[in-house]
Amino acid sequence: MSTTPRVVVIGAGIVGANLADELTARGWTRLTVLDQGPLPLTGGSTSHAPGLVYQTGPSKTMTAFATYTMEKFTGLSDGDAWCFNQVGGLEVATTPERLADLHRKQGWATSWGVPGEVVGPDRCVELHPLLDRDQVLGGFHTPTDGLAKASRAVAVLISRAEARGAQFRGSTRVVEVLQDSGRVTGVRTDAGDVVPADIVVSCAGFWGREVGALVGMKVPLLPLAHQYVRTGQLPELAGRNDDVIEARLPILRHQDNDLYYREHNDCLGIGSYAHRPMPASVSELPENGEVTDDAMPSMLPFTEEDFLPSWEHSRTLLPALRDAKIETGFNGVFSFTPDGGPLIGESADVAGFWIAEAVWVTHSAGVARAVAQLLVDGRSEIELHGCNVHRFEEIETADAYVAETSQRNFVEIYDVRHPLEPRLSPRDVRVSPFHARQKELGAFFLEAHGWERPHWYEANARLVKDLPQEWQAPSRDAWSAKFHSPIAAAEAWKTRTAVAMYDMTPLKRIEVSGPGAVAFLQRLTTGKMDKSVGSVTYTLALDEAGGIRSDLTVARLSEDVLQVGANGNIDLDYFRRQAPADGSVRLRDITGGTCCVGVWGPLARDLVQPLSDDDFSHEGLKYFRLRHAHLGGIPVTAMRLSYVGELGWEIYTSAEYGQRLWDLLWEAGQPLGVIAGGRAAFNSLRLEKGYRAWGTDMTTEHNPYEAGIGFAVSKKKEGYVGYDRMAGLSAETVSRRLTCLTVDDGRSVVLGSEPVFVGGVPAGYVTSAAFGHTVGRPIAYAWLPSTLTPGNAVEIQYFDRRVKATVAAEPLVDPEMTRIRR
Ligand code: FAD
Ligand code: THG
Repeated sequence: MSTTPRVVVIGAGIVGANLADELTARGWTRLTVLDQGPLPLTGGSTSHAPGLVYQTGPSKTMTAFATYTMEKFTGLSDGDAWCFNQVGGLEVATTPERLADLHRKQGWATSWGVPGEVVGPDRCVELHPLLDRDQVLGGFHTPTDGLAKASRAVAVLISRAEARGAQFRGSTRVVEVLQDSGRVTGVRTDAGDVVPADIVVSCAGFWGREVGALVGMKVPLLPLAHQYVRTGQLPELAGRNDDVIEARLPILRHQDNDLYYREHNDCLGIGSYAHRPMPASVSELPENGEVTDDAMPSMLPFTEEDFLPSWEHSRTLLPALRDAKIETGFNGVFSFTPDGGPLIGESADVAGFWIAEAVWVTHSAGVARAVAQLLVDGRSEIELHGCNVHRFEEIETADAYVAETSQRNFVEIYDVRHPLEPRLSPRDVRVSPFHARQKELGAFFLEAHGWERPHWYEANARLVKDLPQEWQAPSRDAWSAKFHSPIAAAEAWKTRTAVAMYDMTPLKRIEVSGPGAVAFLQRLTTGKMDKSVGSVTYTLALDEAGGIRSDLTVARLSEDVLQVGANGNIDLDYFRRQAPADGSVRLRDITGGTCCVGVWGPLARDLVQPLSDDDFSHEGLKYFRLRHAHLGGIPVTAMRLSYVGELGWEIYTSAEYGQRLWDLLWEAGQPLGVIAGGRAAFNSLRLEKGYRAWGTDMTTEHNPYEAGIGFAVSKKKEGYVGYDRMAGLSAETVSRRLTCLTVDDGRSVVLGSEPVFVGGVPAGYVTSAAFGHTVGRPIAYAWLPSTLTPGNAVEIQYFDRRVKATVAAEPLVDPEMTRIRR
C-alpha cells in the first residue's frame, strides 16, 4: 500500500496537468485532478494559448523554468504530433533603445545559459522573410525557443499521469475546501461528493482568487483580456507548412509596438498587448459547460476597434499582411500580478492548501516541478523568492492595489525597463515618520513593497562642488545614469568623513517573544542565540539543504524578547509556520509601529553622545551590542551596527516619536555637517564593505561558504535547520564564490545580471554593482568559480561591449574594522 499523501489538484490546465505528471513521477500517485471544464480541453487559458516560449528574461529563476518547459515538452509527443516545435525565437528592434536593450537581454541569456545572439537586419530577414528589412535595426535570435502545443501537452500529460494511477475528473467544480484544525481534509465538488485529501493544490489559473477565497486566502492576481487574431491565408506561407508541422519560421516579437507573431500553417497569428487593459470579471464569463475551439470561458468577444492600431503596425512590419484580412479574433483571459511574477505557496492559515497560479505556458513545467519538489522534498532546487505568494505585504494584496498594479504591468509588459525604475502609481502607500523632513530635503524617492525610500537628497547638491578631487565620480553612460544622481557621491563622502542619517524604517522587523523565543531562534538560525541580554547577532536562516533562506540580525532586548531585522515578508511567513503550536513563542511584525534611523560616520559619536546621559562610548556600548536609552528625552533602542561600515548605531523608536527624533539628531548634527543619505550612497557603501544583500547576491541556491559569510555559522552549535549540511563545508571546499570585482576602466558601472567571462568563456554573472566612491572605482559582485584569485582578469558584458574587470580582495574598505570598532 502506498503511503504517500492524498493530493487533490484543482485545475487541469497546463499547470495542473504538469503538476500531476511531476508528482506521479515522484511516486505520489494518490492524486485526483478536478476541473470544472470538460477534459482535456477545459476552457481555461491553456485551451487557446498560442504557446510562444521565449526563455530569456531578467529573472534567473523564470528563465530556468522556461528552459525546463522547453526541454520537457521537446520530449513529449502524441504519436508524431509535437508538443514543442523548436522554431527558434526572434525579437526585433525598430528603435535604437530596443536594439540596445536586446544586447542587455542577450547578456541575460548568457548569464542564465540560453543560447542567443544579436543579429543585423539582413539576418533577421533571412530568419523571417516576412519582415520588411527597412523596418528593423536588428534582432535577438534564440535558436532553442519555440512553440509549445499546450492543449496537446495537457492531453499527453494526463494520460501519463493516469497510467501511473492518477485520476482526472472533468466537469467537476470544487465548491468547498474542507478543513479540520487548520489543515485541509478534502474538497467538496458541485456533484456533492467529497474527495479526501491531505494536500490540495489550486492550479485554477485566473480563477485563483475565487478558489483561494474558499480558504480565506487572498490571491493577488487580476484576470485581464489580451487580444489574439488569426489572419486569412497568406500566399507567402502557402505550401510551406502542413497541419502537423504548423510552423517553421521563428516565433517573432515586435515589442516596440507590443506585438508578437507565429505561423498557423499558412496563416499568421498575432497577439497584441497594445490595447487598453481589459479586466475580466470571473462571474461574468461564460460557464465552461461546453467548450469548443472558439467558445470557452477564457475567450471574450473580439473588440476589433481595440486591435486596429496593432493591425496597422503589423502591416508595416510584415508587408505580406497588406493584402490580408483578419479572419478570426478573440479577447483571451489570463492572469496578471502586482509584480508580474507567478504565485506559488501554501496558505498561511490552512496547512496543506497550496497554490500555483499566474503561470504562463512558458514557465508551466518548471513551476510544476518546483511545486512537486516543495511537496515531496520540502525544497525546490530552483530558488523561489520571486514566486513566493508571501513576498507581498498585506497592502499589496488589496483588491484596488492588485487591480491597478496588474493593469500597469499589462501595459508595460514589453517596455524597456531599468532595474531601478519605480512604479508611478500607487505611491506614498507607506511612508516613514521622517517623510515630511525627507521631502523638505528634496528626497528623490524610489518604492519597494509600498515604502517610499529616499534614493538621494537634492539638498545635498550643494556639496557636489566641494567634493575633493579623489571623491569626484566620472560621468556615466545613459543607462547607468538613470535613477542615479552625482549627489550620491557627496552623500557617500560625508558618510565616510563626517556623519549621515539613513532612514532604515522599511527594514522588516519581527518581534519574537515568549518563554520559547530563544530556543525557537536557536533552532532556525546558525548563530548562538542564548547570548546575554543586550547582544545583537548577525546570523543566517538556512533551509534543510543548507541554502541561505535569509540573513538576519537578532537583538536580545530582554530575557524573552528578541527583535529580528529581516529581509521581508517571506521571513515572517517562515517564522509563523515554524512557531511551536504550544503558544510559547509570539511573533509580531513591528515594522509599521516603529522607525529607525542609522546614524553613521566618524562623527556619529560626537553627534549622539551629547544628547544623552547614557553611555555611547566604545567600551560602554560595544560593537554588536544594544542599549535602551534616551536621546533628548525620547526613549530609543540603539544597536551598534552599520550596514554601511561606519561607526554608529541603528536608532529605533516607536513611530510617534520618529519625527522628533529626526529633528533632534538633525539639529544636533548641524555643527558637524550632518547630512541625510539615500539608498544610492547606501548601496555603494555596503558593497565597498562587502555586505551581501539577500535575494540579490545570495539565495537558497547558495550555501554560506560560497556566499562568503561562513563566519556567521557557529561551529559550537548543533541541531539548527540545515546543520547536517554544514559538516565538511568551508571556504576552501566550495567550487564557486560570490566574488568581488573592480572595473578596470574606472567608470563603467554595470546594472546587475550581466555575464562574466573568464578566458573569453562565460563563467558566471553579476549580482550587485555600484560605483565605489571611497575606492574611486566601480564595483561588481559576481558568482564565479572559486579558482579565481585576487588580481585575475575577467570581462563583464555590458550591453554590446566587454568591460575589463579584476578580481579583488574584499572588503575593499576597512578590512581591519578600524572605522567601526573605535
Ligand atoms: P488554465 O488553463 O486556465 O487552467 C485552470 C483550470 O482551473 C481551468 O481549466 C479551470 O476550469 C479550472 N478551475 C478553476 N476553478 C475551478 C474550480 N473551482 N474547480 C475545478 N476546476 C477549476 N503563455 C505563454 O507562455 N505563451 C504564449 O504565447 C501565451 N499566449 C497567450 C495568449 C492568450 C490570448 C492568452 C489568453 C494567454 C496566453 N498565454 C501564453 C498565457 C497562458 O495561456 C496561461 O498563462 C496559462 O495557460 C495558464 O495555465 P493554467 O493551467 O494556470 O490555467
Ligand atoms: N540591519 C538590521 N538587520 C538587518 C539588516 C540591517 N537584517 C537584514 C539585513 N540587513 C542583514 N544584512 C546584514 C549584513 C551585514 C551586517 C549586518 C546585516 C553586518 N555584518 C558584520 C560583518 O560582516 O562584518 C557582522 C560582523 C559580526 O557578525 O560580528 O554588520 O542592515 N538591523
